[in-house]
Amino acid sequence: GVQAAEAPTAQLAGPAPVRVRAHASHKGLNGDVAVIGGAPGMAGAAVLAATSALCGGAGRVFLAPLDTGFGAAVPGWPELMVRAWDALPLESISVACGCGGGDAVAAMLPAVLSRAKWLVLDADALNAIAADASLQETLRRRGRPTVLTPHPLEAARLLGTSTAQVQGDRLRAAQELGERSKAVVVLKGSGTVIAAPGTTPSINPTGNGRLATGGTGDVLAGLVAAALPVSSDALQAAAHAVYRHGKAADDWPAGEPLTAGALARRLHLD
Ligand code: NPW
Ligand code: AMP
Ligand code: MG
Repeated sequence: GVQAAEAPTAQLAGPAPVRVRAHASHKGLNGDVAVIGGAPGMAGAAVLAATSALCGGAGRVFLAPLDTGFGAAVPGWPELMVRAWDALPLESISVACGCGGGDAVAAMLPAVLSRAKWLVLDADALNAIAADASLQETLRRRGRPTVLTPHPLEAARLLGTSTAQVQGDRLRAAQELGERSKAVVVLKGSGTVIAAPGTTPSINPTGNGRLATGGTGDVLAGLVAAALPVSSDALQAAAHAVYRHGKAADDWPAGEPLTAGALARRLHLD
């Protein structure tokens, strides 16, 4: 058990400012996002992250399938540029969620961790880091804006504990992971916690159980990635993206099913 006096306190995250494009704006000013991920049977996760980044406002979105090929383009999404991961503009990368990448994720992580200007790490990218102490060290030393978006089991793997332990004190788990990784941490689930080294964690007030469906986490990863290049503060960017993701679910039209793909398409309405 954790002593009450030691437990981190939380503040409530606020709404995101509306992102207005200047009249003279161009795609080069609105951030590049490159999504690396997608294993056989999970190509959809990478497509959801990429389309979410696009709908979330990114200027250009690249997609690098890891173990499976989309060919020249993703059906239905001609806006996405499909590349091999080592042909991506890695310096301007603002993503890598490694959705379902298996061993292929671990192989590309050293290059991505050292070169990416902004980085979102989700799902199997997090699982690969949890399984490799040298990747954990590389993450700690990155020194550039990095956001981890674990769900409770992914956080437990990174902390070497159980889902129940993480859920028993979510604020502390998020704070601990942030301190260890020197990164912003978004601990997902009902009442998503946003934490960063040396700051008071916050609890996101938006979102509901309709988000408990496959792929909504991949949509969040893409939305955070879209927010990073146009923000000077990774913690604020992550908090605003989480707020916006939950708000879209709270404003969901009655009688319509919430699916991850439909969620990505509605993000621009906020
Ligand atoms: P338990 O059982 O309680 O200990 P996994 P995954 C926990 C890809 N996807 N509150 C819970 O653990 C992803 O990107 C592809 C509490 C649960 O059983 C990944 O690469 C899709 N506990 C891959 O699939 C769409 C919670 O975590 C366990 C919790 C596997 O990812 C789907 C599940 O974790 C998916 O995104 C909560 N709120 N949330 C596609 N269309 O291509 C989770 N847990 O075993 O890491 O499996 O999250 O499904
Ligand atoms: P993942 O577990 O990676 O698929 O991510 C699921 C997404 O849905 C995260 O953004 C969670 O915070 C959100 N989510 C899942 N269940 C709930 C819930 N009961 N209330 C609010 N948000 C949820
Ligand atoms: Mg997930």
